[in-house]
Amino acid sequence: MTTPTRNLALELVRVTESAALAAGRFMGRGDKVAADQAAVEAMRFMLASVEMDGEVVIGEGEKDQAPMLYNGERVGTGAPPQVDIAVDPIDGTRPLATGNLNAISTVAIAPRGTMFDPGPFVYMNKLAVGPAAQGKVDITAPVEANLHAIARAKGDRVDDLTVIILDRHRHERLIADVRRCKARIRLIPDGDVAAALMTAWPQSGIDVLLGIGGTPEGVLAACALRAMGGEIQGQLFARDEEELRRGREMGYDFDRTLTMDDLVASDNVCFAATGITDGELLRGVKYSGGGATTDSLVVRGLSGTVRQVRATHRLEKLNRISSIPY
Ligand code: VTB
Repeated sequence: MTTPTRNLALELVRVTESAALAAGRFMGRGDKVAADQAAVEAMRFMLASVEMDGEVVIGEGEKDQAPMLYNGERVGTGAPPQVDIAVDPIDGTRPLATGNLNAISTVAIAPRGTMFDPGPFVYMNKLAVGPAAQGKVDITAPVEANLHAIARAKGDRVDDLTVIILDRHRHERLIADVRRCKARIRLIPDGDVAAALMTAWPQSGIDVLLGIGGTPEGVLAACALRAMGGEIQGQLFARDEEELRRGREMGYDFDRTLTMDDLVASDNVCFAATGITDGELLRGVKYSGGGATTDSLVVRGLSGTVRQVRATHRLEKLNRISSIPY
């Protein structure tokens, strides 16, 4: 028994709120680059206020060649605790730019050295489930075996299950396999962090996430599921022989299953997410009357507390004290 300690997740929610408020202005405006820039700037500005010595492990990465919040960047005030930080200022830049659903802003932290560093390997095969099916699935097993295991664990029939999958050509075989089992499918254009969280969110109606998505998004999802209950397993996915060869040279094993412990080796995680556009998990930012509302999730691994934070922001006041134009 110890005295209660600080819950950094409650500070992180200001970071994702800030990014969502800045990015939400770009909904449907067709400009992914400007949206991302606004979100990154707001997130970085707010992160500077958090008392921590953070090192970005999952950053804007090399996929987008980002100049800010890049991997290795130091963020926070520099005072302890020493933490790894994973950011995704916008998961779902495309749906945001086109005015579609489920774009969110997310941040996670964990003790220094505990987050998986994917290096330049941007794709990962994933299987994520909620608490009921935790420990019952195996990403190396056939889809059919996993769907049956999930149905059994939940006391459901396989045709009751809904599988969420990124809408990509690379998933044609996966989709055919799921259809053969008669499970239902929900296809999403982007946003597989939110998709992984939905598996642990009873009201969402989603039972399992399958398929290949971003590795950074996989680490963020692992941080959240570590706290919410549930599980994500991954396997690095090489796009071609050259990437596979390079990965192996760097010591990455593409055949190995990355477990929760590999993806984030600590229960002491904090995770926050704020909706940018409406979704099953979170409502999007609404602006009106000189203000805005945001809807966020705040999750702390040590206690397992999941908070839903609905905030009202006074933009004319914020714009007086902040350099971010909301
Ligand atoms: C997914 C999705 C993200 O990347 O992880 C995806 O959740 C994987 O890459 O929103 P592809 O888009 O190349 O398939 C994102 O789309 C972000 O880039």
